[in-house]
Amino acid sequence: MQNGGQLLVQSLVALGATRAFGVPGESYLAVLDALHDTAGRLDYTLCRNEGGAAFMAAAWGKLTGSPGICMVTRGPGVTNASIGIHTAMQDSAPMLVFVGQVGTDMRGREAFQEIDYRAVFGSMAKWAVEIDHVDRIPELLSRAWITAMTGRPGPVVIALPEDMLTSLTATPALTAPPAIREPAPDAATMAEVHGLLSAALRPLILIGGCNWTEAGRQAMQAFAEASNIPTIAAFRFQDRFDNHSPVYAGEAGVGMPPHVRKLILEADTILAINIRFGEMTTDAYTLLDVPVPKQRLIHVHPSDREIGKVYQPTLGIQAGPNTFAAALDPVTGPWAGWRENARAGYEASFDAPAQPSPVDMVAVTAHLRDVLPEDVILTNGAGNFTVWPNKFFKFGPRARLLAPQSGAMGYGLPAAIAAKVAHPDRTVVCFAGDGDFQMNCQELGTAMQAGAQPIVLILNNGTYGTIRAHQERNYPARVSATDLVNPDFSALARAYRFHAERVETTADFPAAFARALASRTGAVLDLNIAAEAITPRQTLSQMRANALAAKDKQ
Ligand SMILES: Cc1ncc(C[n+]2csc(CCOP(=O)(O)OP(=O)(O)O)c2C)c(N)n1
Ligand SMILES: [Mg+2]
Repeated sequence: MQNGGQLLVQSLVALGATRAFGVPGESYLAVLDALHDTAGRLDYTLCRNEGGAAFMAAAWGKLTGSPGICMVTRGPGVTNASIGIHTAMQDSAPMLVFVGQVGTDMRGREAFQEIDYRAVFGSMAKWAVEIDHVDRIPELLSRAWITAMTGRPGPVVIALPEDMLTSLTATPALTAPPAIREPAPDAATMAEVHGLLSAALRPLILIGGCNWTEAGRQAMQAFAEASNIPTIAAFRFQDRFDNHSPVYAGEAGVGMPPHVRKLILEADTILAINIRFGEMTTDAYTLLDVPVPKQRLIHVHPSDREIGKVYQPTLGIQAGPNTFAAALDPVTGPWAGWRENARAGYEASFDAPAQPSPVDMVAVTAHLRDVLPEDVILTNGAGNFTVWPNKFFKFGPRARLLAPQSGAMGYGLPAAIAAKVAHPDRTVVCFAGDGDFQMNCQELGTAMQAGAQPIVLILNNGTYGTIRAHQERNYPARVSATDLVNPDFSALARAYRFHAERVETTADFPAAFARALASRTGAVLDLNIAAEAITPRQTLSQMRANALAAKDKQ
């Protein structure tokens, strides 16, 4: 006989979970106790806030393709964690969130910290379930794992009533992970794809999503290159295709470059693989008509819930990205010039003027492109600063980007810590805004304790710059609730035993970054950025002047 906590932890180990991120709570003591016996197999990274823990688990899922495990206490714990659950959902990242629950004998009375999980997370997560009977732990855990991983991956919330976890049972634990294969397209369907692409004049490939294998990625690139078809990435999935490939043409994301907009608008046939059509990728649903786009659309996705969710495809195919990529046969057509223009547009998007800022991010990112190792992992949260890691870096086949489709501030630091836990030997660089960093800077303590210390670049411009920019465009010269008074970030980081430096000028950056790379305790570089340099090509004053001029005309 063993208790529910032991049965759960043993089953998780059998499924292949090796790491959990969490904050403890008295509501799931039996699970914590069971973890006492799994050191080295299933380890627990102790976090400082459940929001940080949930971001780490969401990032783990995105990075590894295996569910990120998050363990939190009821009410206050899981409400803190909810930002990571929402982010995993929008990112289509596999994740399991285990949360304590009041005993079944008092459920429904609004007992201490009680939450109705199915009601609260039923629409935010892919699935929410409460395990009422200890004997059903293996069944429901197996279902949760498979739900998180298959179709469109996503987060599952699993509530664990206290008495259920302490009840004894003779039910055997799970013993092995399931082997689930992606749906594969049949030959007739692939012939149709071939026919549609062969008839195109201006074909475009749009890729994204979390569940690519290395073989799938390679097959996709081989097809795109052999067919000479320009390929773009959906919002924040630019690391899923080798950016050095001559067919790669950029990211369809926030602040969409004009050449990418043009590619989507002017394409006559779009092969969209493993993406959901979000607001950022479609430029607020303007680049393709809802519900029937003018472009012929082949939409390939492992989930029937995504095909037709926004756009009626010319051909919808329920298939996994890897099986589909493997089944593609190269096509030929008269689009060589179209592809060349696409690539030229991408290359030209790196040209930006010198920035009106003591530290110039055009120069900094050019330096980083030279010195970062090919297997670097970049992370970011939300803010205008994200343009630098997202638009001014070329992701080779081994580089990764962990950036939230939810636009959640505060994701970057926890994601970088999770990446460092997963890959202690890889260089991990978090880009953070000064506002963004302070959403989760307490997780520097998690990094210190776990020995998982990334390099953090704080683009410190003294403002919630994104909101300030919106203010200048909509309510010019009326700054309201956006200026920040910041702490001494270097002193803060040193208190957490990070190497830390303030970088005053562009010229100081290369040496400071070399010291950061050499540091064995991670590093925080506080970059002196002028708020004026709010975007690579338009300053705050220009935004204000344009908005004032437009107002005058009215
Ligand atoms: C959790 C969360 N809260 C609020 C917002 C709204 N928001 C988006 S960007 C931004 C400002 C970001 O400021 P900072 O990190 O300093 O970056 P900057 O824009 O200055 O480069 C805010 C408040 C958000 N996206 N996420
Ligand atoms: Mg800022």
